[in-house]
Amino acid sequence: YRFIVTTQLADFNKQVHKIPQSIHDISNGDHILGFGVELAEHHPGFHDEEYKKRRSYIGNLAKLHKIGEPIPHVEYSDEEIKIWGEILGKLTYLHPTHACKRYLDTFQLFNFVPDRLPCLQELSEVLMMRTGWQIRPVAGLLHPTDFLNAMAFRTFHCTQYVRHGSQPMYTPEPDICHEILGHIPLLADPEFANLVQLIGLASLRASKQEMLHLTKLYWYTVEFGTVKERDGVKAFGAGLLSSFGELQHMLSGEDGSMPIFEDLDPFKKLPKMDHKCGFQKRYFLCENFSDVASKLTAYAKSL
Ligand code: NLE
Ligand code: FE2
Repeated sequence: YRFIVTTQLADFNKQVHKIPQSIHDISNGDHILGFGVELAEHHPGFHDEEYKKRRSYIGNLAKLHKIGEPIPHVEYSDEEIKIWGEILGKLTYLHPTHACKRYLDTFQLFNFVPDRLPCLQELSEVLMMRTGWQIRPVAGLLHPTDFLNAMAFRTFHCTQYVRHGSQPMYTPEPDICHEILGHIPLLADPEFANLVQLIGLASLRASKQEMLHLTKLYWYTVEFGTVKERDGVKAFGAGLLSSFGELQHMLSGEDGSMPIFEDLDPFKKLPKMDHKCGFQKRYFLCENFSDVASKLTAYAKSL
């Protein structure tokens, strides 16, 4: 009987999802979505063979990486550094009016300069010292289950390739500029780092349906969250903070489509996530990080 139950449980876990006990149980190479699959036709680099070769070279380095080893060093080309420099320059101009205060504070910790693309290893060391988070390289958009589960172990998966140069102001998928300029600064903020882990912890035992809801909660906070500050709405979501196109869209709607701002209710059905059709049409607005954390905690407790 015990054998049967154990086998059935094992099958169940295999089918549904095996609960990882540590970061070692999560693969960074088996479940990559996006480039080559989902985003193919929408991707600005789809017809650029050189670009695709470069991506797969950098992606393969990530697949070989083992937890505990230093993150492989990538020698970036002048062209890649130019893209980084342009993004950094434009964002440095927009952040003071568009980014939340906590981001502006932690951003200071990193001396980002336009002529050098930082390496993930050194950023991982800074995070480890400040909040105990580590970076793990990944070849592309990771399956949400693996991505969220890893956050339970204070591990943030980061891509290492640079977006295609034809569209520096916005890319539909993550690239190293998004990871560094969007995610890394706030992961050095203890309160924010804890709330990101909260989503990860809630995801460990989530059912398929709950996992989808948690992915949306992640998406509408950590990726596209906005917060009320004394002088107006500011961004704390990484997808906003790393895109000078979307940051402008968020406040001015100059592209002719003023977005909607809504309060976040973690128990309500959340809209479908859309990362292929350009800028978001709707952002969720929070009071502050402790408001986000208590909403996430309330939802997590209900699971
Ligand atoms: N749209 C963002 C950017 O251009 O940096 C990336 C979002 C990744 C989910
Ligand atoms: Fe992201």
